[in-house]
Amino acid sequence: MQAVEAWGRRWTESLLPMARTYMEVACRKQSLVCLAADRSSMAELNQLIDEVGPYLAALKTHVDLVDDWTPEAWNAFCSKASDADLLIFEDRKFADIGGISRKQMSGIYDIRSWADLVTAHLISGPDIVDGLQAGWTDVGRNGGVLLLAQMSSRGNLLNHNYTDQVVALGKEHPGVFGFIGNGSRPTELKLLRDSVGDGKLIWTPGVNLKVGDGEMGQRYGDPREAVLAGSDCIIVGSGIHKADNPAHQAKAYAKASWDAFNERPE
Ligand code: 5BU
Repeated sequence: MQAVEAWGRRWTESLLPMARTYMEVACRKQSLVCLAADRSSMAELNQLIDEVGPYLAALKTHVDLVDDWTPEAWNAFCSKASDADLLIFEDRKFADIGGISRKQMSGIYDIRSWADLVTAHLISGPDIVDGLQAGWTDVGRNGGVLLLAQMSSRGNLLNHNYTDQVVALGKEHPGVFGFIGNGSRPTELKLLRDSVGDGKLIWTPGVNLKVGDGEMGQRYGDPREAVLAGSDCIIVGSGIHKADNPAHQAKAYAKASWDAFNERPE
């Protein structure tokens, strides 16, 4: 199916190139799944791409939790992800002022050179988005910023008022790819979708086929419910990488997300 037909208003109203790139990848892979690849060695990360790459649209990394990280090994991992038709999303949760965030896109990890997407808090104000976008421009690449409008963890401080302000500022910013919403609470997610409209994407962590409480305050909701409530991408970590058969589980998440996507009214 063509991305324009599949995504409807999300496609026509999203002007950021990376947003359309994601929508095309999701259609090619028939999956709205982003794997949270929370493994701490390069070998384990590479193994994940081999095992579950075909069932994913994107790979979410925490580059600073890899024990044996080297620039060469990371480059090879990113090439492997690109060969598997996966976007790379560094969940860095930037939060500093614009100029420092721009510099933090370089440094030892040089995130600007390989990440297609990054997360940011808007606590320091909207210039952070300009800083991060300048980081990509500095190396002639383009990317997209996902702003944390909600979080999945219990007791987080992102209250309704804060969420509304993040959405109001983020909706108007051309460098914003979309928002992080709470995948564990479909009712909250639906409210977020209503205020975001169709011009930005919503990606949701806190998703697992086994709903309920996770480790250390994590909360999980059902993948299908999240997509029906307005999520455009379910971020799944342990539900896939800790499964006995990761490929089998990844396939199940891809199917749940894609079926729900095709059922939801435009
Ligand atoms: P899990 O194993 O499915 O619980 O992994 C969830 C991932 O999503 C993990 O990498 C977190 O850093 C990430 N995450 C989250 O769980 N909740 C949030 O609100 C945000 C990110 Br933002």
